[in-house]
Amino acid sequence: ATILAASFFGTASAADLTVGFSQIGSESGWRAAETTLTKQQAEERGIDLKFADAQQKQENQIKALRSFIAQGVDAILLAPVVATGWDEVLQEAKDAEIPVVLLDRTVDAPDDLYLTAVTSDLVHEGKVAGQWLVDTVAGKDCNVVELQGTTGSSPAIDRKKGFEEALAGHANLKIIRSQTGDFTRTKGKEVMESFLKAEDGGKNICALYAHNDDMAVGAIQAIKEAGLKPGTDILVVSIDAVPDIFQAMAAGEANATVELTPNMAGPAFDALEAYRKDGKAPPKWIQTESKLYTQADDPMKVYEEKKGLGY
Ligand code: GYE
Repeated sequence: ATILAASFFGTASAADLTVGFSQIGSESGWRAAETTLTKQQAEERGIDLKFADAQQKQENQIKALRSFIAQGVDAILLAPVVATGWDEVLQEAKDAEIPVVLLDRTVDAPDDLYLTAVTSDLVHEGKVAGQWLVDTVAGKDCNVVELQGTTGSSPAIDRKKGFEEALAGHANLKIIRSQTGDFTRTKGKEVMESFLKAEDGGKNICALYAHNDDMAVGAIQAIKEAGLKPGTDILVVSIDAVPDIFQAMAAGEANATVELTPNMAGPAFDALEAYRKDGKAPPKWIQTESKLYTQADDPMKVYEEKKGLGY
């Protein structure tokens, strides 16, 4: 049986809640917005947020978690950079009776080591992107290049898997190259340049699937510099729905994106506050939506709407 930590339970108000947030870094526009919204949400609720930026390194995240535990925070938010290697530190948090909520990425660890995970269905996102491509090429032969997210991260693993599942049974679609671009614009551009070079200046490439919009935006630049038209010569589908991809869609340079809300903290704090009030644990997975947007969805209007929402 779980022993309820005296520091966490008791009062119903969030005002005296201290929460440590171990953020991955700021590799993408989506993540920067998630950080902004988490800080905003905490402030609105009167939560004292201790923020730690891990600069993409798991060891920094483990250090941050240990420091949060030593400080006796009431709860921890963790956006885990990679999926494995968390058991020990999560056990330490559990032993200290500090509930941990995972944000936007999942871990390969027993689920009794965290309270809940607020994430999208990352496999489904890949499937939605893949299905869009299957429908769009409509049986025509199409060589696909793939820009993967950070190696070992759950979104890179799951978005690859979902995309491959959607393409299975469609022999006209072939993934001819797949490499990590680490979820950044710079690496997305760099890796796309190497794909273009290796594939007859890009003439052998029909579509790009990027695990996030930032890599797609970098790749679009590379495609243009190679003298090809992104969005027509090379179809571009990605994930996140950051404002910049809607600008690219409006310009005809990107074709589709799958939306991921940067407001993961809202549901996370809701769950923590409810748990604190009644001691009833939330479900292990709080799933956010995944909606497909294409050029037909008035991209400039969506761009304007998105701009105010943490971006
Ligand atoms: O899609 C990407 C970010 O973890 C699901 O991380 C998230 C991903 C997001 O850097 O842009």
